[in-house]
Amino acid sequence: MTQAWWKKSVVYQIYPKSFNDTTGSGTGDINGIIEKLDYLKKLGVDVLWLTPIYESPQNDNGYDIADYYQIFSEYGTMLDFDRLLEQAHQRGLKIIMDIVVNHTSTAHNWFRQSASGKGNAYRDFYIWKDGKNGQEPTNWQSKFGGNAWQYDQDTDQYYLHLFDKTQADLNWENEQVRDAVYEMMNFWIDKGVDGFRLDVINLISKDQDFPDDDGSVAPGDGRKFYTDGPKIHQYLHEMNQHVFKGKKLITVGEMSSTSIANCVKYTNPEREELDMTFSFHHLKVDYPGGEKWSKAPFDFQALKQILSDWQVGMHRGGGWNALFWCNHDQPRVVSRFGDDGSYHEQSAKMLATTIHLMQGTPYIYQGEEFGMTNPNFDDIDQYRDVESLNMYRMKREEGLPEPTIMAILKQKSRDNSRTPVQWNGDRHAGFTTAEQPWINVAANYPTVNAEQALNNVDSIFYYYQALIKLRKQYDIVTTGSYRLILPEDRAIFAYVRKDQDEQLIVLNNFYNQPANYDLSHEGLREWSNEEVLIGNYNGQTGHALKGELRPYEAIVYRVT
Ligand code: TEU
Repeated sequence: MTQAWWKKSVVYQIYPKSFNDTTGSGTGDINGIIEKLDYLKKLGVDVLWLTPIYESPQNDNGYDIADYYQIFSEYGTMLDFDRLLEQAHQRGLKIIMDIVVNHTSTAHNWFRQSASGKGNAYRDFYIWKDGKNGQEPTNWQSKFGGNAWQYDQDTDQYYLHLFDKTQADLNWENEQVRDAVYEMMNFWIDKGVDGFRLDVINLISKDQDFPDDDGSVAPGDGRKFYTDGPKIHQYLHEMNQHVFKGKKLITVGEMSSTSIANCVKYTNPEREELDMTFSFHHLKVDYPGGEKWSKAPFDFQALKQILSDWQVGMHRGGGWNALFWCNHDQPRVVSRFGDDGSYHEQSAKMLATTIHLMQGTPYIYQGEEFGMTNPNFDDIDQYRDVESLNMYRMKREEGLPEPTIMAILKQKSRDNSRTPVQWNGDRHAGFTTAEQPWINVAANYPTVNAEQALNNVDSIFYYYQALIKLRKQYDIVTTGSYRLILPEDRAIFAYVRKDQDEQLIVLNNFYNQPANYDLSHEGLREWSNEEVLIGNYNGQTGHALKGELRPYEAIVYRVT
C-alpha cells in the first residue's frame, strides 16, 4: 500500500489575526498571508492550517462562528481567499481550514432562530434544557470558567456552552445539524481546500442523560459525560463517508482530554474516521494536580513518559500522531521548556529536534521557526484573551493577590502565543503600520525576528528547514519504531528509532548543564557505521554510544 502523502508532510499553523497586516488596521489579513507564501515555501512546509477566518463577533478570536460561508471582513473577502488558495497551490502548498462545529456563535442565524421560541424549526439545533429547582440543569463547568449553562429568559430554558456563553453547543443528535455541517464542509472542499483541522471534535457527542458530575473522577467538571462521548466514533465515521472518503485530504482532530485508545480508533485508517489527532497530555506537565492556573516548573520525567507512551501506543494501534509543542492556545515552547535568555537559540533547536524526529506529522506554529518567546506582559490591559480575562476576574474575586495572578498569566495565558509575528526590527516588528496592533508585540522583536533569522545561516529558521528536509529524505523518520532510552536520566530525553537496517539515536539535553550519556546498556542493535544527521552545536564531544551533551545540546546519529 502506498503511504498516505501527509505522513511526510509538515504543517504550518497560521493565526491570521497576528500574522501579517497589509491594510494598516492593526489586525492581520488574508493578503498578508499571500505576501508571506514565499517565506513559508522557503521554510519547506507542505500544508498551511488557517485558524478560523469566518464571519464572527470575535469573542474567542473566530472560534465563535456566525456564518460558515463568509469571510470575516477584517481579514478580507472571499475573492482574497480564492486568490490565497490559488497562490498557495501554485507553489505546491496546501491549505486546511479550521472547522468549529462543537458550537457556533450565538450570533449565528441558527442560534437566533433557535432562541426565538420553543416551537422554532431550529430549536433542536442546540442543547436546551429546563432548570433543576431553579438552578442550572447540571453542574458542568465551562472550559472558560463558571457553569456551562446559560439561562434564557424569553423561553425559560438553559442552553449548553462548554466554552464562552456566546459559543452555544450544537446538538449533534439532530440529523439536520449533522447534514448541515457536512454540506458546509463540502462547500469548502468544492472550493479546493485540502483538508480540515477539527476544533474540539471529540466533545460533540454528549451523554443524553445529562447527569451531574459527582466529582469521583478528577476534575469533576462534567467532561466525563461528553469527552470521547457515546456516539463520537459513529459521528466521525459518518462525517468521513459524507465528506472525506475518496479525496486526497488531510484531516486532524483536536482532541480534548482524550486517551491513546480513542486516538487509535480515530486515526486507524481501517475505521475511516480521521487521519491524525492532537492530544494535550504532554502540555499539562506544568499543571500541578491538573491545575492550569498555577505557576509551576514542568515535570521532565512526565514529559518524556507521556510523549513516549503516545509514540508507542499509536504506532502499535496503527494510529497517527500530530506532533507539536505550540499552538495559539499554548505558551511559547522556548519560554516554557527551554531557555528564552542565554540559551535561546540552542534550546529552541533542541526542542524542535525532540519532536521532529518522532513518528507523526509535525506542526509548526507561526514564529516558532525563529524562536518567538512569551511577551511577559505585566499589565492586565495588555491581555485580550477571553479565557485569561475571565480567569483574572475569577481569581480576583477569590481574593488572590494581583501580582500572583499576573505571574500566572505570564506563564499560562493563551495570549503568550498570540502576539504579532516579528518580521523585522521596524516599528511593531513590521507586522502593521497602524498606530497600535490589536495586541502588543513582544519587546524582544529587535533581536528575535524573521529577517535576522533569514540573514544568519546558523539560525533557528535554517535548523527547522533542515529538520523538514530530513523527514523527507529518511523514511525511518516516518516508519521506524520508537523506544525511549535512558528513561531515568534527569536531564536527557533520548530515544531510538529503528527500521530493518538502520537506527536513529536522538539525544536531547533539556537543561543548561552538561550531561553525560552512556548507551552501552540500553539494548541497542550493534552498528558499524555512524554519522551525525543534525545537531545544534558544532562538532561532537563523543560518539553515538558515549559522550557528553553540552547545555541544551541536541544531536541525532544515524547508525547502520
Ligand atoms: O481549544 C480547545 C481547548 O479545550 C483548549 O485548548 C482550550 O483553549 C484550553 O484548554 C483552555 O484552557 C479550541 C481552540 O483551539 C481554542 O482557541 C478555542 O477557544 C476553543 O477550542 C473553543 O472553540
